[in-house]
Amino acid sequence: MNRSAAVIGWGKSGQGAAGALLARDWSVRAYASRATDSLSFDDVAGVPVHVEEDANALSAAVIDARPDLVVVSPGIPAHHPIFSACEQAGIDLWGEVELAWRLQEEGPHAGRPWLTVTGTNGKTTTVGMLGQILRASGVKAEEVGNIGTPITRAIDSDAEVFAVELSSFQLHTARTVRPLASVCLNVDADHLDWHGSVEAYAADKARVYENTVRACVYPAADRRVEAMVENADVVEGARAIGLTLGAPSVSQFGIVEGLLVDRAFVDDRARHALALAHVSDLSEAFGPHPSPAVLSDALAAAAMARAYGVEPEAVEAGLRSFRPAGHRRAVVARAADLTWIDDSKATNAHAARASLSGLPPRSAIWIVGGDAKGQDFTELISQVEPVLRGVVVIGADRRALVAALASGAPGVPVVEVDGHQDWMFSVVNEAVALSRPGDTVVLAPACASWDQFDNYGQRGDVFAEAVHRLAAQWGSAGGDE
Ligand code: UMA
Repeated sequence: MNRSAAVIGWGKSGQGAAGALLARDWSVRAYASRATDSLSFDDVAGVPVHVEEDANALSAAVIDARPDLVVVSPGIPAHHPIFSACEQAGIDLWGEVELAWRLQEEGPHAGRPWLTVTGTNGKTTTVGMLGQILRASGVKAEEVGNIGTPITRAIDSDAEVFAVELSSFQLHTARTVRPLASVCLNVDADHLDWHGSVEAYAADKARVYENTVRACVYPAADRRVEAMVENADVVEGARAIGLTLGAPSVSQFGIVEGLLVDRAFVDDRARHALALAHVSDLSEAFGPHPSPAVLSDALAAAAMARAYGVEPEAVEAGLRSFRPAGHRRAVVARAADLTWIDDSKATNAHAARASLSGLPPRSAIWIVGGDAKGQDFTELISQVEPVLRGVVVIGADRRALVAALASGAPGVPVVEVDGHQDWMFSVVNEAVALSRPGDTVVLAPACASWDQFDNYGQRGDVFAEAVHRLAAQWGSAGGDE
């Protein structure tokens, strides 16, 4: 008789899991708290979807159906009753990522390495860089996971290696995944409503290092992440590889005189380090002054790729060819003698700080604001003040920002732009008025976009469009990209 699975959540992960299970002759039933009209994948069109708004009633319906396995989507929060209901009923419950690993390991692609990346900020950039480096070395690599393609959807592909982005949600339900190399880039408070507390969030992030086979990569200056590596149950022989923006010690990757260097995967590392790439290899994508956050992401990607075994040249080629996905610190134009950066994805203070830090003193025009989600900006403003030349404040929650700027950055000119018609074009013009040639304009709102847009992507698109109109007016030949 067919084995039966209940899939909870009918988004990409639920549908990916269902497709993989159907292909292996499972019978599948889906459960969701709200109806989804759009199907991400056609092969699951026939799966019955039981919609039940009430979480307890949904759990009861699942248990009543007595499935052999329950698979949860990452959006199902840790406090959802389905977790305890399955435990009480003795039914296996796996996350979609756990399912993907198990199906891979029992199928023809068993042993395909996963290089897993988590962190509060920078995951997608790091995974993208890692994918580029791996492909530059000639291997078939695929970026999967939180970045967009559910892993269950990719397990039957002929990729030789996966660069895997894992969110804390996905890690919460991962148990037997055995990454070849793993990294937690940073940890800051986020998604506390889902996890319940900062400690629970950090504990889920720490799972990325469990069962690591070869290399646990970590930011060397971050004691909290280092402790995660120390406490992880790894495979005998796995090494801890530190990342530093300075000169690397033994078993670290770092930066020396504008070069990204490897002092971990080299012979005679007591005395030697190997140059992999130039910091300037990142300029095309990130502007002339890549932020420390971008440099850390590049070092992490390099370390993961070297742990896999790529030759040093691939790191340079991969980083040079990498282009960030839209709205993630992407250079959208060089126009009006300025570099224009869209980091609309910076929807919290931590991400906005990462965006601005590393720029030369008094060289940034910062576009900030939106739905502040109750954040306090005092600390952020004191941290970024030295780089600011001027600030354009946008969005619904301007008052708190303007007040925080007045006390934390009193010497920095601030302009407010309200939501009048074509207001984003006013924003870019105000930015030009505040600037001097050679400056960088950064849209890093530190806020959600929901007050004025559907999502951060739309906010970034509207910004880029306004910048391109400005560029056309300035007749900037060749600056646009
Ligand atoms: N649902 C419920 N009850 C809930 C929550 C969700 O029934 O309480 C159902 C609904 O039917 C809904 C569906 O679940 O339509 C959506 O499932 P989901 O929220 O798990 O999202 P997916 O479409 O499966 O996408 C997920 C990731 N989303 C989340 O973790 C919220 C995607 O990351 C990821 O790309 C995709 O799997 C493939 O792996 C997005 C994301 O926002 C980009 N991630 C968060 C982040 O990066 O901060 C973690």
